[in-house]
Amino acid sequence: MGEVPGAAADAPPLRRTLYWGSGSPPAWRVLLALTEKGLPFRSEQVSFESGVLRTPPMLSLNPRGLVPIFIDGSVRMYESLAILMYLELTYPEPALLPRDAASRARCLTRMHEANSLSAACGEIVYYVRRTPPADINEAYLSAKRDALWEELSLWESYLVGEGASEACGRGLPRQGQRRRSGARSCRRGCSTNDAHACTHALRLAAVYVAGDAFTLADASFFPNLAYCVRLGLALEGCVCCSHGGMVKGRECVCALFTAGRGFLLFANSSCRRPFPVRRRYPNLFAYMERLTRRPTVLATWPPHWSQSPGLPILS
Ligand SMILES: N[C@@H](CCC(=O)N[C@@H](CS)C(=O)NCC(=O)O)C(=O)O
Repeated sequence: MGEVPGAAADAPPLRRTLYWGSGSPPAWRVLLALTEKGLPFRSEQVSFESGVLRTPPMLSLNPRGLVPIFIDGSVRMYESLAILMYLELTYPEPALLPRDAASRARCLTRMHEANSLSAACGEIVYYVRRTPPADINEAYLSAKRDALWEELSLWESYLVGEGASEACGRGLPRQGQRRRSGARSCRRGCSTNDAHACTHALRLAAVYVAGDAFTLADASFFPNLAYCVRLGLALEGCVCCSHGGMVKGRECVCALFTAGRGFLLFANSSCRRPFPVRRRYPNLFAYMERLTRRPTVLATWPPHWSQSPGLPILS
C-alpha cells in the first residue's frame, strides 16, 4: 500500500485509490487534479519495470495494462482525461473548469489538445529508443523534431495574454533603427529609452493555458511539457541556431550554419551572441517556471526525476 496523501494515520479506509507510475504524464495529470481539489486518496505507485501492470489483477482494472487507474468506491476507470472530467463532475469544488461557456469550451479544447504534444514528443522518443544508433534516419528524425517545434509554437501562441501590458525591457539590438522622433526601435518595433532598455508595451503572457486560472487544461498539458523538458527540450536559448542554443557563461556557443559558395555549409563556429539572445519559447519558459513553483506541482513531481537526469533525447 502506498502513502495516503492528506489522510491521518488512523483515518478510516479511503474510498479513492489511484494507481500511477513515476514520470508518467497521464498519471501525473490525475495526481495533479486530485491534489488541486484536495481529495485524499490511497496512492498506489507501480513500477513499470516490474511487469505488475500485465498481471491478471491489474489487467482486470485496465485491460490495456496502463496507468493511471482510478477507483472511487464502486467506480473503476482508466484514461487520464476521462478521470479528470469525472473528478470535475463528481467533485466540482474547487472548480477546475471555467464557468462561462466560451472559457469552458477553450479549456476543454486545450485539455484534449494536449495529447498532440505527447504524440509529437512520443514519436521521437519511441523512434530513438527503438532504433539502433547506426540505423537512425536523420532526415526522418529532423522532420519529427520540426513537427514538435511546430506543436510547441502553437502552445507558445496560446500563452499570449490579452490586454495586460508591461515594458519588455530588452536591451537595444545592434541593428536598432533611429526613428524620426530620435527614438530607436528594436526588431519588434519596440521603442527604446536612452538607457537602451526597450520600453515598448508588450502583451503579458497569459498565466495558464486556458486563461488566468489553473484549470483541467493545465493539469493535462503541464505534465506533457515537463516531460519534454526532462528529455532535454530547451525552452530558452539562442534562436539563431535550430538546436536551442548552448549557453556558456553569458554567450551562445552554438555551432552556426553559415552561407558559403551558394550553399549552406556547416561552420564549426559559434554565434557568440550575448545570452539571452532571445528565448525560443518565452511564454512557455515563463509558464514552466511559474508552474514548477506551484505547491501542487511540487507535491506531485515524479519522485525519480529528482534523483536522476532524463535521457537528452530532445536536446
Ligand atoms: N491514454 C492513456 C495513456 C496511459 C499510458 O500510456 N500510460 C503509460 C505510462 S505514460 C503506461 O502505463 N505504460 C505502461 C508500461 O510502460 O508498462 C491515458 O491518458 O491514461
